[in-house]
Amino acid sequence: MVATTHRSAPPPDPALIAATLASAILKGERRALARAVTLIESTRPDHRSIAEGLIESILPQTGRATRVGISGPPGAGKSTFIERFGLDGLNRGRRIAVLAVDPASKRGGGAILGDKTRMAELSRAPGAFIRPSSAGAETGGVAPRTREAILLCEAAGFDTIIVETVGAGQAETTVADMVDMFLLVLPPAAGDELQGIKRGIIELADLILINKADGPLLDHAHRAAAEYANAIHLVRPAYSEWQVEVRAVSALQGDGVNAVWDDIARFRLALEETGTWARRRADQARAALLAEIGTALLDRFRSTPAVATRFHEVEAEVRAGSRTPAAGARMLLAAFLGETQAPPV
Ligand SMILES: Nc1nc2c(ncn2[C@@H]2O[C@H](COP(=O)(O)OP(=O)(O)O)[C@@H](O)[C@H]2O)c(=O)[nH]1
Ligand SMILES: [Mg+2]
Repeated sequence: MVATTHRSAPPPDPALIAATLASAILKGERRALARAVTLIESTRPDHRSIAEGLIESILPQTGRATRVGISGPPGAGKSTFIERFGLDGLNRGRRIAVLAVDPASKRGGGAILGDKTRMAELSRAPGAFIRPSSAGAETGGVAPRTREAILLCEAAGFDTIIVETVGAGQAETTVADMVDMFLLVLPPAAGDELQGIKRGIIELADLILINKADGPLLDHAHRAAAEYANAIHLVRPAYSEWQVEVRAVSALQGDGVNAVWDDIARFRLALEETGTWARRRADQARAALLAEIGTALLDRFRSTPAVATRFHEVEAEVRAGSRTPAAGARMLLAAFLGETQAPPV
């Protein structure tokens, strides 16, 4: 072929893109970090392969940050708390990344927009990075991508990673499994008044903050804190080296907020001394590995033609009770394995 002056550009080299992005992230460039988080949320196979190369290359620079999960019902004051707490942290010389996870909302959820205005000062601070995570169920849930976003933030030099999630359902357990310490922010109402907060969620908490302890709600908050403190004593502690505390705070006025930094430091020290910290991280990584395998296998399974043609029929039979789940699963698995294995000779 004759060379022309209008040569088309060679296809971008994924390894080169990943390497360029990695070096910018390691220098702490926030725009590169934001681009990388967008990249890992993408479902495009070419993006996915760049993302995996990127994560692999920054991995040695991760793991040093403290990962803190913050959950609680909508309106409890999580975002207001994170703004105050984050600014206190910056004053202490910390570098803070906030990943807001909202599994219920797809792109551009209203809750996230509200959060941006509630964290206005923090989002402008050079030492902070705030990022709503919008990865929906189609990417295998928020968990795998949020885990990768945490690693990217650590590589960019953030020493405290906050993962905020709305306290509604499965999300807390998912977030609790990817952080070191789990904080629950609750409104100043106790016991039966507090609807929608499940006992199981209370049991996940390493620290419980009863918010809005100010103005006319001050007494309510302290009463609620005392009730929760009593209830907590009946729960079997998750760690022998840590006693869960319940405290009344005011995110709006800042009362009791700065002290949470000391709680987190004490928690980390106590767990590091006994080796629980490292063991928990290792267990989390192993669980993530199994989860990734499970998701990938299920994707392959459902997209295999022999399974895809029969799946809905079997699903309907199982729903109707005319076939047991065990029998349905066995039949579809046989179809799957029959198609992926080499036929017997
Ligand atoms: N009085 C009082 N109001 C608060 C406090 N923290 C948050 N709020 C208010 O509670 C509402 C919900 O706060 P937000 O941070 O968005 O809650 P989130 O949904 O848990 O993130 C807002 O109107 C806040 O101004 C507090 O400490 N005291
Ligand atoms: Mg919020």
